[in-house]
Amino acid sequence: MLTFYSDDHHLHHGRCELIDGRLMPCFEMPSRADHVVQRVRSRALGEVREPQDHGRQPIERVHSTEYLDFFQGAWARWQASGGEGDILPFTWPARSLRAIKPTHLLGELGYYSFDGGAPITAGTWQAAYSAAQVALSAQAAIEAGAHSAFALCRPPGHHAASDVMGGYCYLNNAAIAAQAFLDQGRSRVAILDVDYHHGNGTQAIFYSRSDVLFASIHGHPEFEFPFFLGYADETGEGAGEGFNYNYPLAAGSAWEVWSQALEQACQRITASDAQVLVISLGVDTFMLDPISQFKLDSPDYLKMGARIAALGLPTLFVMEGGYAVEEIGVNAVNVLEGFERALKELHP
Ligand code: Q9C
Ligand code: ZN
Repeated sequence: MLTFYSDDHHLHHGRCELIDGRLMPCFEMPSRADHVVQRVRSRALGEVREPQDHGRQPIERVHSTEYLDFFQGAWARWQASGGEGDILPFTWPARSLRAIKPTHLLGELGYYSFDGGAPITAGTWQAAYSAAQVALSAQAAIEAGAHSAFALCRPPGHHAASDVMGGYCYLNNAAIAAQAFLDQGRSRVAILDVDYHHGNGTQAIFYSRSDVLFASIHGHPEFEFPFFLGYADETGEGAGEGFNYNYPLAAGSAWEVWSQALEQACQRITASDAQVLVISLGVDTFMLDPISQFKLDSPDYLKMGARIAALGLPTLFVMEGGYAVEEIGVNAVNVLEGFERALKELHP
């Protein structure tokens, strides 16, 4: 399997996040992607390629121009106003306030974000832009005939909506790739989000559309981030009714329970007539993940990859979360190896 990867992710390194009433070093750190690319190389999964630059246009198919302009220009404005640390929002237009766009940078950032978990640093735009190009380059490889590809994106993307950042995410790499498949002639794409957290951004982007089926397996939002989306009764709206499926699971869920949700999601994908599959590949479902509460073990990721392979669709894997840094490479690459092994057994 081809992997696409850019070292530009090192340009994004947030300092801290607020968790359990304390400021902690950001869990979403550069060593995450370093471990994954090392594992891809040591397992000889296949060639690792630099992305091609597809420009801003395919990103603008998912994100609003005003949001992208704000994000791209935020650091220069911060510096010009004497700001020094990371840019972090701390005021959001919740109920009782007006959903207006203030002129002050920090007000505007509150308008364009839903939490304080997505710091903007000097290199965040470039890192996120390159991650989107990684996804687009892997998508192009599949469009050119590859059965599968791995987009080793960092920062992740699935919490980012059209004009909202949050949850360590800025540009929705999986959504951008899915939209590119549609723009290049596919009529239906399925996105399966196996990250521990609900892919609220991806769901929001495609919620009223029937050309993208979205299915997500995640910690129940009754107890887990992002709290305000990801319930089982969210099934799509308007033309998108019946094209959104959430599988919220209890804390402590291990493979036996998790795999039943995977089976249900896979059956929805098969019934959807999707021509191509995008996997939002988070491995924060791992038992040792420091911020998550599922109990998957490393060998379970092989089985996950095998079930995904049985769908028989061209498949683009897009890296999302996973914060047990020592094991993130083994777990992510296990999904890819399980996928490839199962393919060989299905088509020897
Ligand atoms: N700082 C992904 O896995 N953080 N994002 C909760 C507050 C939110 C996870 C603790 C976790 C976001 C892509
Ligand atoms: Zn996650």
